[in-house]
Amino acid sequence: MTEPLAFDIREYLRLELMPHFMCPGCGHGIALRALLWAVHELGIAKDKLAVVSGIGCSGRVGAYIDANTYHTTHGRPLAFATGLALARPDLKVVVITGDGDCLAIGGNHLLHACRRNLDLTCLMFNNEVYGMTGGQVSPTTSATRLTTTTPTGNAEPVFDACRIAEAAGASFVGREVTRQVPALKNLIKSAMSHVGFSFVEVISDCTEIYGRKNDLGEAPEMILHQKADMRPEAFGNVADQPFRPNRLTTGILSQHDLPEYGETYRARAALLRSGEK
Ligand SMILES: Cc1ncc(C[n+]2csc(CCOP(=O)(O)OP(=O)(O)O)c2C)c(N)n1
Ligand code: SF4
Ligand SMILES: [Mg+2]
Repeated sequence: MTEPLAFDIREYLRLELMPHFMCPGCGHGIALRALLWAVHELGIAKDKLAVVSGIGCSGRVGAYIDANTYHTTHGRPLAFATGLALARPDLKVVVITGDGDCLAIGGNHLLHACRRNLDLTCLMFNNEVYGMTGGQVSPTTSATRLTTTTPTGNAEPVFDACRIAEAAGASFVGREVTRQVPALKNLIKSAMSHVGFSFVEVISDCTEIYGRKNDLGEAPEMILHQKADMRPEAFGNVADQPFRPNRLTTGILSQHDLPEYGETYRARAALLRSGEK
């Protein structure tokens, strides 16, 4: 039996773009590593991988991947990816989007991508804030956290992106924290292997803006705080860990076999061409 090739992230990066823009300890870098590790283990050739991203620190991450990358407009990566995945079913299409990109300006695209069930994977890097533009409130900002636009706390209830994706019909929904890199890599592998629309919420951290504004410490402390987000059966009593409400379950949250939109669409187009319809 041959051993799998060791993972060297440099083989998947555009090293000529280094140094990268990310702040020290930014969770998005960890998420990028998990994605590329998953691509490596799945044996996906670089010219068969397409990464479509929106605008934000999350969206900017895609540019470093040495594959087909497509840095699109704010909130619209799912719309661009839909066209690409329909036209090029031979490609593995992955969307990288942020909580603002995906749930605020791009919320409508998320709903329709979920119900359509086209074969692509959406990774939403959730750092609870608009990182790139200076730390404004996002649809996932916790009530007790401070942002530049909510200096006394957030009065709006938060979105649970996974519940939204499930309710809108996504056939695969999962969540993982950047603290658990192998688990995140495995979840991304499962999502990319699923036929249909897969949605993964990656709990990330904005160390420089959100962490600083909320006195959450440096990157290592923020990574440790993620423990407090997770289900109690995995990590003991979280009642005395006040970082975020105890609301997160991780892993594959739901998975169903549903008709894949691209296949249905192409079959109907073939019928039209044959003159039978
Ligand atoms: C149409 C449009 N509106 C607003 C902006 C400004 N803008 C750029 S990134 C961003 C928010 C990014 O937040 P998020 O998606 O959470 O990504 P993060 O930087 O936190 O990873 C906004 C509002 C824009 N580029 N285009
Ligand atoms: S501003 Fe925040 S999200 Fe953006 S690179 Fe820095 S730490 Fe990461
Ligand atoms: Mg964000």
